[in-house]
Amino acid sequence: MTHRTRMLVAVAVLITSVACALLGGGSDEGAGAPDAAVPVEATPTEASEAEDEVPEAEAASVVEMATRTEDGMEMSLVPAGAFTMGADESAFAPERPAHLVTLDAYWIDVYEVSNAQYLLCMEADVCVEPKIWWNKELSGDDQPALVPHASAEAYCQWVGGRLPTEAEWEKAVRGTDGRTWPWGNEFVDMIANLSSDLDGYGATSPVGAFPGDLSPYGLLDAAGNAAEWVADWYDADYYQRSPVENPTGPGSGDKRVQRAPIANGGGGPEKCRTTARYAADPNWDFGFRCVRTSEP
Ligand SMILES: [Ca+2]
Ligand SMILES: [Ca+2]
Repeated sequence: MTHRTRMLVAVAVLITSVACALLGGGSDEGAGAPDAAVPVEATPTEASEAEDEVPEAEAASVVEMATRTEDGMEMSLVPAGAFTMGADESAFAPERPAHLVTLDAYWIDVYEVSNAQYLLCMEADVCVEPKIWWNKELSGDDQPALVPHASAEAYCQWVGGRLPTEAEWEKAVRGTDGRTWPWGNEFVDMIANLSSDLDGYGATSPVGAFPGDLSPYGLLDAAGNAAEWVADWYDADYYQRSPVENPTGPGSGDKRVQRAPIANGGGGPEKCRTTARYAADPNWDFGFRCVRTSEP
């Protein structure tokens, strides 16, 4: 009854040497955007020193995948180790400074949880129906489930896990080389489902519909498609005082962190950077993926 697939996948990691060209300081129409008017403070010298720290971490790649019994989700193993979190060169103050963070190993969903998967949790009398399902543009079986923070947490507990910490989300999406987007350091038009409908989708797409929106650990739709909840409370200054091992965010707060608010949040290339982080009312409806520390 239990189908468990395993793959050992060797993925060549493309590390571009192209300098990161951030689109900071532009006008953002989305709610909860950090202060875009903050000037870039890092000097080129400081940025170079920060990059020099990165090669100590092992290059990221897909190591192992397995399928979760409860909902058929594919999960990817992120091995224990260090990565660079945040970006010194970011125009957005909450993303500074770049700092090395070390995490224990964990498994994380390759896809955003879909409406069809979420329905399984409703049928088990654990999850409540998403209020956004009245909208037929967002309620297709293969589209990401968009739910409040508590509903996302309930789903992840139902499948034997929890929401990723902000650090776990950022490492899984970024790998260990400090890249700006999941696929590398250069933005590529139409590679992900962003807010424009020129990519074929004016709202969310089916999960996994953009194969180029792929992280070093094999996550799809990490830049585009649904905005995603993580477990942490939001603190704009958290990167300045984060613990170096397994940070779990502030102990309390009134806003949660959401990452990559694109297809259902407006915005463009700068909003889907791997370091972009935003405050969100926990009652808003966003997508999510789950993690677990044991093998699925
Ligand atoms: Ca789109
Ligand atoms: Ca996403």
